[in-house]
Amino acid sequence: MGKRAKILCINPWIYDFTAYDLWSKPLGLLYVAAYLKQRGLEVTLLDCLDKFHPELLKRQKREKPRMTRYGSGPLHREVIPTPEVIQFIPRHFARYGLPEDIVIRELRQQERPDAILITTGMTYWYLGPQRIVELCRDIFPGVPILVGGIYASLMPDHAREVLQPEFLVIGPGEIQTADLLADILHLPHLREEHPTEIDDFPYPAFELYRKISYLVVMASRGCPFRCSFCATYLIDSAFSERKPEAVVEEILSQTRQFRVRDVAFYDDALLLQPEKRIKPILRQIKESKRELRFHTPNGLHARFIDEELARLMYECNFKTIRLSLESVAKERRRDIHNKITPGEMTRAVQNLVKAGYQSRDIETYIIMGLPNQPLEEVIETILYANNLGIQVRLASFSPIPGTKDYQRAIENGYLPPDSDPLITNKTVIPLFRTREAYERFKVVSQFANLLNEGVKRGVTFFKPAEFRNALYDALDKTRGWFEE
Ligand code: B12
Ligand code: SF4
Repeated sequence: MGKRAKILCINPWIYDFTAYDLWSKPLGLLYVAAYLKQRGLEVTLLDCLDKFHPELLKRQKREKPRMTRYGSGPLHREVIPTPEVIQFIPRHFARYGLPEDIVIRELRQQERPDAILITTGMTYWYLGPQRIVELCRDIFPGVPILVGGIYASLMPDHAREVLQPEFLVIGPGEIQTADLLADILHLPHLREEHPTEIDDFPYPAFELYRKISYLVVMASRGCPFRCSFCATYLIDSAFSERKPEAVVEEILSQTRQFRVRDVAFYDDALLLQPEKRIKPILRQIKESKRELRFHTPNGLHARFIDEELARLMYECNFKTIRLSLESVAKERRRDIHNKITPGEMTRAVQNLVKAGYQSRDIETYIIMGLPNQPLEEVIETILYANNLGIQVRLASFSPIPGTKDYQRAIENGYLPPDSDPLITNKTVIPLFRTREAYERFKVVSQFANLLNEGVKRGVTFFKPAEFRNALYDALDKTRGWFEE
């Protein structure tokens, strides 16, 4: 038999003002890698965010990476010049992940691959893929580069122009990549008999890592809703559910194989149709008596958390629970498909507390910075959540091409129609591209942090009315600071 075709998969660095390993793994790339491996290709992985890289640890003089909570933790960071278009943001810009020389050495040590697969994350992270493509062109001239992932799917024209890959894949990549490689590598068997059921694809290829500190799982792909700021349906238009038994089998076998206890769900709609999906999954996990810990860094649909589900979550050791509240304003809720009413949110928190959680163990996402969203709306939502005794996570709006809110931002003149994705970074809050607005948002975030500190310690720093007054006072003080 001839030599097996070699595929090099790469997860690029993150270039951003801030980044953190919040159970972050290039899950899509690992799915594609697993499928190609299953079809007989030799696959290797270079993850520029690999915290366990021995050379990185040696330089950090550590035996294992710094981990703050349940396998998550900070990423290595090197400050780099801020791109001109976002220089007005008074923060350091950095490259997160392995130092560049380690990556270059890793690439040079690789045997020349037959094809290179590069994944892409947030649209405003395109500088990472751009740099990796440059290096691959230099080190492996003539090797075809395939690009896929979130940025490639959401901004294909931009990605084609900036990265100039030989091939760009939009949307789910397993079958498309196998078909493309069948042609590129003249391996017709790669396009034969693709599975039609989501559970017939192999588990993501975590074995390509030397070590991992947590597992990432998806019990479904996509989301049937269409919230105004969200691009999920543009990446994968179908909502595909997996069988509960298959999800449980994956969790139990993969955590055993990789010796990890922490599992993060990446689902967009994990709790949807709870009776036929999450509840059977958790009942089986509970029966297995395995000591795992679960995390839901992506917001959950809290309306589905009834007493039984809350109990199952508690018994199965859900440690990081983030509920999507977004906004208490009625008009806003229409825009975000009535994901949750304040009453439903209250009930979900009550059920979780009844099941055994402290309210401070629960966090909620609140959106800030939507086009035409008054700051008062954000403040009232923060106060509502604080009143429930839960922690607030402010999620800054990041305008994503193709979504309703992106269009609104353009129509309202907040964003030029063909703006550089860098200015859609969640830290930039581009709709308010003035220093003053930036400072006002910072004040709101600081007050939210203060409330969270109170929640964590079980003390009340402010009565709601006092909080409002103190916050508006602080906001007033920012007015006029930066007039030029
Ligand atoms: C899980 C998730 C997270 C996780 C971690 C993600 C990570 N890896 O680091 C957490 C919760 C931390 C997170 C955070 C945020 N996220 Co998020 N997240 C997601 C989510 C739900 C799933 C991504 C995923 O892994 N999907 C699973 C895999 C299987 O799918 P996939 O990646 O698309 O891969 C397939 C194809 O793309 C393709 N493919 C992938 N790679 C490759 C490579 C090649 C070569 C090929 C050929 C094909 C290919 O094949 C794969 C398999 O079919 C997406 C929504 C979505 N459904 O995509 C949002 C999403 C990516 N997030 C988004 C946002 C806005 C955020 C936040 C900014 C929210 C906020 N305001 O704080 C933060 C920012 C984080 C940061 N550090 O800056 C936006 C994207 C915004 C943008 N401008 O690009 C999305 C699209 C959701 C949305 N609102 O529309 N997120
Ligand atoms: S429910 Fe969540 S994933 Fe679904 S469209 Fe709305 S924001 Fe996106």
